[in-house]
Amino acid sequence: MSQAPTREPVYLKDYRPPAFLTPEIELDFVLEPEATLVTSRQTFRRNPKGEGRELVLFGENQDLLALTLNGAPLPPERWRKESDRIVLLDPPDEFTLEVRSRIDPAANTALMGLYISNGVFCTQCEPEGFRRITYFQDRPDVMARYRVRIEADRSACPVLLSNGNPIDRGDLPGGRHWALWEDPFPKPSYLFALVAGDLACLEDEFTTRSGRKVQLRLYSEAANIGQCHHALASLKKAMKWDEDRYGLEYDLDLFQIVAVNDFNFGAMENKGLNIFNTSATLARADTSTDFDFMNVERVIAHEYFHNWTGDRVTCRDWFQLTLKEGLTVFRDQQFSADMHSPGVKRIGDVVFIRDVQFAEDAGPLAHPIRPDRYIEINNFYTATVYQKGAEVIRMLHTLLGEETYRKGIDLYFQRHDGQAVTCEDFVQAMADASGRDLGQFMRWYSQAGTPELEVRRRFDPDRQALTLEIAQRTPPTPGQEEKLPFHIPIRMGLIGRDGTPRRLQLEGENEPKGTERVLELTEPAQRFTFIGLEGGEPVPSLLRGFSAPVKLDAGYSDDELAHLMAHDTDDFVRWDAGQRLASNVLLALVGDHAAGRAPSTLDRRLIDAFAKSLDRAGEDPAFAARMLSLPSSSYLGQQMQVIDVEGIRFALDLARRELGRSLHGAWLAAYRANTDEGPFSIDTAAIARRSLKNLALAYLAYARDEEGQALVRTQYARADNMTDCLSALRLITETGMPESEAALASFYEKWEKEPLVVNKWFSLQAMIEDEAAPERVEHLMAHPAFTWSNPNRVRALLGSFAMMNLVGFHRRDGAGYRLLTDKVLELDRRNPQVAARLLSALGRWRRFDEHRQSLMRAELERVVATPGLSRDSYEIASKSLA
Ligand code: B3K
Ligand code: ZN
Repeated sequence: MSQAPTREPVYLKDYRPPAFLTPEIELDFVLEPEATLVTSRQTFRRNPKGEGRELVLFGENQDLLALTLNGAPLPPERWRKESDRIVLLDPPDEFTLEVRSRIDPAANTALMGLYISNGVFCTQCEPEGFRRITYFQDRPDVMARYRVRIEADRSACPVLLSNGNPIDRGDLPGGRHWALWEDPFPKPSYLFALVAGDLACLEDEFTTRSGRKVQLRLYSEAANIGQCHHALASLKKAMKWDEDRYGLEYDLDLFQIVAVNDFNFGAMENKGLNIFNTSATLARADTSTDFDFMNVERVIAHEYFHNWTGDRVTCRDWFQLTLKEGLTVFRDQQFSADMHSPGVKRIGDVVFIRDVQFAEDAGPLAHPIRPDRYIEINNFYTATVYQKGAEVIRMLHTLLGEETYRKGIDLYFQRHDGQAVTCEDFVQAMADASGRDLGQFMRWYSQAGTPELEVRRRFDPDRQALTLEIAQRTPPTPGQEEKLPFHIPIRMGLIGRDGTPRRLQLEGENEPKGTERVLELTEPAQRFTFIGLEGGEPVPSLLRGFSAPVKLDAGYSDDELAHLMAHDTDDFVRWDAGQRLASNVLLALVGDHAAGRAPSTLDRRLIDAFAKSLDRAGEDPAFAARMLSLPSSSYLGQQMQVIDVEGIRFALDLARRELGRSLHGAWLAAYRANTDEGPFSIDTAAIARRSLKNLALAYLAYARDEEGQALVRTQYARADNMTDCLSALRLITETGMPESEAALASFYEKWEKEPLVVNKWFSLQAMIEDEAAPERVEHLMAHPAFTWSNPNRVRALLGSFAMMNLVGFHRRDGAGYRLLTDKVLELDRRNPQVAARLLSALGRWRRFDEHRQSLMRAELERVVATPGLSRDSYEIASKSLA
């Protein structure tokens, strides 16, 4: 039934309003694993804004059984069928169409449309999965009211769910039953959902601030329900927060979440019925790390927030994806910041942007947050559309300030509730609410690439004036050679020699205005002169809170970096100063290694900086853990002309070992001071202490001394929570302690019944950075617990290897590249979305040495030449080669 993929790009400029509106749809499902009957009755009305006489209904992977228009079979001359659609030729202005088709959920390995996960029927329709369920104008600007009847075997599927409200249900002969659901809110087809299976349920209630009592129901397989309490508690926090911060209330009497094992993504915001990957739902101290707990809270909130930013106001077309995703990511970032520590949260977000999004922006797959063409839209659920998209919203927030930003949000909902809109509509609401011209700001939506800022400073002691000359430049990206200047907010302050913040008075102003302000860069180069700076030349603290997704070169000396680390008021700037210092030292080591010198000692400056941070660690352990973490290999690699795989490894190994050795006593003290004796707690302070404790343990282990190894052993043996247990296990395997094999075996034996924990076990082994990694990963693929049908498992093993194991994946003989390609090609036939995402690991080939370049390129060429390749993988591989 599957068809040869079309590879013609879709263009933003070709958008046309739909020819018809579909105000109502009734769906009737008779569920059977291998032959589900779907009947849809849709009402159509010609769209006054539409063009053309034809009506296109998309449909894939289904047998069309019958088609009737206003109750009569459609004669052949009134329609034609193509591989992925039917076209009605000149239908009447108003009519009802009934489509009957048969689908095979059990054979649906792509996990788009209706499929079966561990015996549970479930759906994933975003972006274009609904067309695998029935023939429909499957595009987000067609919004319909849904009425859904589900019929299934009562014992296999006691629970029958869809969006909106349960209306009725009943029993049928032959052990079958049915349920009827109705969603009062018109919605695009990508938000449709259906779940049917044998599920346990956790219930709670939330009363909105206007008094609506909302039933909360969280469903999962019975075995998992005990791990769902944290998700439910997180949901209630998110509902409350959205009322407090955005004035947004939930709008139905029922909100349901279902957790399933097999899911291509983290979760999905279907109206009133979110479907989640278990990896973003389950959390219990013994099986989940602190990261998992925070992640569940974040994803639960993200999907809930979509109810307004995505569902109530949706996207006109898929090019506008960042309209809902960038905004919703920004909202979930604000939420997590409010729930925990804003500074530490922001640093985590910046690490992700730099490690992942900056790398994307610097490679062949770079695209603006609103792309202007795609071959397969599934390839655009990227760090650029999501995280850089969130940075763009954050910049609006920074430029407008909280109060005006809120006015803009209110205006956006006032204007567009119930509509499918564009990024322009959003920015226009912000412009109208603030009275500001955001014309130039719109370039963030259309230009790709990471702007580079260069700051030159001149201090005039006589005038007591500091001039900052700030220039911006954005490197070319595919299809965009020349860039126009961006509108960039630079939040900043000046730190005096004595460590105190200076008051800020720009030339031409009568008096100073506070100690922090936002400079707006709009030209290729601009000058800002601060006057009245008695007390000597201050150190500028720039880009506070990472106020724009740019690279900044401020020409800081080591002393100035140390000054900022010690005295700045902004957590991001303090941390970033430390990262710059560490990068300088590490990159010098890489250079030494390349030149054949292999120093065995570490630059004192880095050791001293770490010693100071350790001294202050008690003030804020979570922040200290960030300060004491070295830059990632991805971040270091981005700062090199040619990524030096062996050099990075050498530098990081040396730095970790020497930091461990020279600060042994301080690490030990930090370890002890942050070890909690009492019962396990998941509150923010306890998480913070565990993060510092485990980092200290890591440095002790890197030093490879007896005492450190003994602590690792004890922690592994005694841990009562997964954070401590996994940290210790990772150190045992990473540093090659003798009990490595035995520890891995005992871990597996203990947790083999918990799929999410088994994923950690696969992932940990895939990430061990040694030469044997490709063979180890291949060997693990033969393990009885490995399966290609579960995306989480595939990502845990193959994804961790390709994305997080620099040394193993990039082994000089190309074994890593070959392994990835072989497996991706197999996977591509089964699940193109997951396959294409893995393939992007080969996309950065140009950044490596010539030898590796040619090996990586050869694999990409092999992919492109494969017959029957999916559109998803074709787009990634061909663009990577271009
Ligand atoms: N909107 C979904 C993503 C669907 C992914 C389809 N490839 C999850 C989210 O961003 O909330
Ligand atoms: Zn989202």
